[in-house]
Amino acid sequence: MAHPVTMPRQGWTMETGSVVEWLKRPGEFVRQGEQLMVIQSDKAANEIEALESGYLDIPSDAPAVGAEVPIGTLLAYLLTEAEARERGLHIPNPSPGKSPLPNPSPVATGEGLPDPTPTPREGERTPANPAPSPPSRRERGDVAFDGLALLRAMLRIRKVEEALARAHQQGLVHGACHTYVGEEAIATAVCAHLDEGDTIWSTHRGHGHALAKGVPPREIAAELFGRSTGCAGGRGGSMHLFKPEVGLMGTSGIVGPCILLATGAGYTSSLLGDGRVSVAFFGDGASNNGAFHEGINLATIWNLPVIFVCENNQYATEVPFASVSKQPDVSKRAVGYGLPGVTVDGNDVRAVWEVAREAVDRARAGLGPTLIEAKTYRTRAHSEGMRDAGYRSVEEIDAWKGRCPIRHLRATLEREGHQPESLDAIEAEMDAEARDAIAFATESPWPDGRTAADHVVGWVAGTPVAGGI
Ligand SMILES: Cc1ncc(C[n+]2csc(CCOP(=O)(O)OP(=O)(O)O)c2C)c(N)n1
Ligand SMILES: [Mg+2]
Repeated sequence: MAHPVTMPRQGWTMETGSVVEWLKRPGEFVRQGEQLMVIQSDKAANEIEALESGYLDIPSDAPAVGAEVPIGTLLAYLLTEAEARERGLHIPNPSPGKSPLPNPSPVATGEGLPDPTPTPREGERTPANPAPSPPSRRERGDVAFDGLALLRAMLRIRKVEEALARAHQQGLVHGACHTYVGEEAIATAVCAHLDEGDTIWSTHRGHGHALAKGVPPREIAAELFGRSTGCAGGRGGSMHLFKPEVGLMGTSGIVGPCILLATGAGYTSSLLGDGRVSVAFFGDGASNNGAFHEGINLATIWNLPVIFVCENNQYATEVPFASVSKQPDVSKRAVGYGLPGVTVDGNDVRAVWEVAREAVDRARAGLGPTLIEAKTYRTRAHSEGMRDAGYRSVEEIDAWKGRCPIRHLRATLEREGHQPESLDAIEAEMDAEARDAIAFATESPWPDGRTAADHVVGWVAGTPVAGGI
């Protein structure tokens, strides 16, 4: 099938754009996720990745390089080999033997999804036939390391976010979209030790945290699409995901305060003696915000059941952590406050799982907070549609793609004797789940405009009034 390539929306305000440069030649085979062209929007020039695989065909009546055209204008097609030959395209790189469509690799690489939605086999887990809810950690007693469950959870995040990134490029996601691609091991391993009643407090990069804590992919996709079926009714978008029923107390675009909010939740639990643990996820950038020092100090002196998880991906937007901290290890700051601090390889899910277990056990036992620093890397741009050049090198990004936490765990599981086919099946299931989430969001209704003032609280003559004033 010929896949159209259209002028993508970049950022919030773009209405028109122009092709600055094609990064592939006509007839060249382009793999899904590869950089295809450079687009100039009203703000910046961005490299745009191919949403599908295929042979590039730029029709003669397509807009010329440099011509400004509205979003959605047809720019090119990505064709199958047969279609390309039929259209008389010169194919410089024909695939040996079979057509390279679709992407044959079943392993999550961070560079795109396998194309076809597999037909589920009888009894196979699908969105329509979900696995039964597992017993809580307290019901189970202490949990053993379950590599397959963690692989599934990491793949869920990867597949949903890659699908969201594609949807963002198509203009279906409203607002910003900061992905967690490359960092999945951290939330997955930490949340594996939490019950529904435990709370997490998240950031602008929060889809992975929300999914790991149990927010269904459909509700996240619908929220980013602004639909009424989203977890915040379509009112919040990517940076305002809420689902207190499963302990997701909110993602937030304000860098830092989640540390204080988690501390406040820990204070509540300590007063009530309810045995709950709260977790703050935050970045290296947030560790230089005053909230970090205030929250950690307070939680430590009051022995609060809080876990502080610094996801040190080495950059705050385009600012290298090395340029804003003489001390490269955030965990070493713990010495100054008197709580345990540990640095762990954030791309090794088992390693994060081990340190998180100890931290959660300490918190539940009333022994106070722990600061965990997970060293990691985001392998996509800071936010979808933003440029990802100039402040870090392609070699650095590629090296970290090679340290993909999902691939790392998969290799371990194969060494332990798991059949590749069974791991492929988990990946196919998560792929189908992500596609289902996007379809659900696409088909969901917009919020009713008459409900715009619902959940808005104000005061009239000193009296609180809910639902519009
Ligand atoms: C209080 C505040 N200051 C600045 C910003 C602008 N800002 C948005 S994301 C970001 C970088 C945050 O970096 P980090 O905490 O390392 O998280 P990462 O994006 O790397 O996951 C900044 C500075 C903000 N949103 N809030
Ligand atoms: Mg960072």
